Amino acid sequence: MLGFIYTLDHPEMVGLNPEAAHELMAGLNFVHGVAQALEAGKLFHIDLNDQKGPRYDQDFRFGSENLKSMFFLVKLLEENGYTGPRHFDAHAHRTEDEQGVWDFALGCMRTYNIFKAKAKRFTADPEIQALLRTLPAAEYEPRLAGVLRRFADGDQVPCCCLISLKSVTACSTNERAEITLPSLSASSPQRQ
Ligand SMILES: [Mn+2]
Repeated sequence: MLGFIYTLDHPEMVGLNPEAAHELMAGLNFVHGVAQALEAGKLFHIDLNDQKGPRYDQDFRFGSENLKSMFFLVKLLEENGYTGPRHFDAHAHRTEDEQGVWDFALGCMRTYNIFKAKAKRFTADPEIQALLRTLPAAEYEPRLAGVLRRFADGDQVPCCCLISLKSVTACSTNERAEITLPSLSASSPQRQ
């Protein structure tokens, strides 16, 4: 969808409203998809819920199934200045009365706020940050930023970015950049 926007006559008018359950149904990584939309300035809205596997659109309570993914999702939104609506597109498990539905909605918000607080602790924790700096991905970040900057300088927003262990490829409607990453074995610090 992100790539499709740039084929329109007025791409500036169009943004995305991704939903966690929809992407999880398709087996996609929701956090990566949302990061791509944020990077492009196209995250206009977000539907927060949860999903167990490739079934019907379950619209579970936010954070009730994929705790780790939803933690990193909240961390991503909070640390990247997302100011749009946080919409909980979720259905109460039991609709015994109206109060039960309001309790359920409050539960979704509570989960979001717990993840938000934990994300702050995660980012502030020197031990966690020191460990992150030892990961091989840390040395790729400047290279990835370089590829994306090429588009930003030319006012071109990348509509597609493919990241593999060997290369990073970013594409806009009329530009393409690719870098080859160093091999993991030759340049990475030893993993414990
Ligand atoms: Mn849904």
